[in-house]
Amino acid sequence: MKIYWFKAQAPRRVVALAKHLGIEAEYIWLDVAKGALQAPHYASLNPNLKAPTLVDGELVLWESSAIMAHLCVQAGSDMWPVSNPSEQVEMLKWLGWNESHWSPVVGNFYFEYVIKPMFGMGTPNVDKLEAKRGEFEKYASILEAHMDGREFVACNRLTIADFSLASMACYWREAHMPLEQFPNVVQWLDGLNKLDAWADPWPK
Ligand SMILES: N[C@@H](CCC(=O)N[C@@H](CS)C(=O)NCC(=O)O)C(=O)O
Repeated sequence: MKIYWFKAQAPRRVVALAKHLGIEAEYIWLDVAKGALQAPHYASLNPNLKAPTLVDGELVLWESSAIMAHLCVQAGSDMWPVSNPSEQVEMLKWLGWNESHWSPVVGNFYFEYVIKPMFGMGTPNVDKLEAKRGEFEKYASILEAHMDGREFVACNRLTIADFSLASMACYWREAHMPLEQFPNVVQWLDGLNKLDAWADPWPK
């Protein structure tokens, strides 16, 4: 099994999960600055020119949620509820909410304070983030209410939904996301950091 990655939030979900599940894989680092995403062989695997991508035998898979589900199936892990339809519905709700609502609002902060410095793209646009604050708070409030009395996002246990929703939000302090007023969200994010594979996800 091959996993193509570089240090960014969507690959983080996948490499952290593979490490957490103890899956043996060949990790292929993409030198993005040198055009690795556009290289013909990689483009033939992932026409989106994004990471991560997984190759497992004949299977070529992109989209981190699908890759994570595949890893769980392979490892026999209930972090994807392979045999429980109502839990699958619950998972799809949160994975969909993440892609449509949560990722875009946390992504504004992640881009300005994590991606821009990483790729030398200039200073954070603080005015833009101030304008996006209301939208951020709207969705953070929804997650805050949901996480009241819960340790994990879905199915009352650690699932791939946690890794998906946390992949940018876990940078909240350095990315200046206004999460102090959302203690349940902070507690959940800080709790995930107790997992070795989440706290230190990158292949050596
Ligand atoms: N929805 C995709 C997102 C993939 C994606 O956007 N990956 C980013 C890194 S987080 C990427 O490869 N960006 C490179 C680029 O846009 O040039 C997934 O979950 O796998």
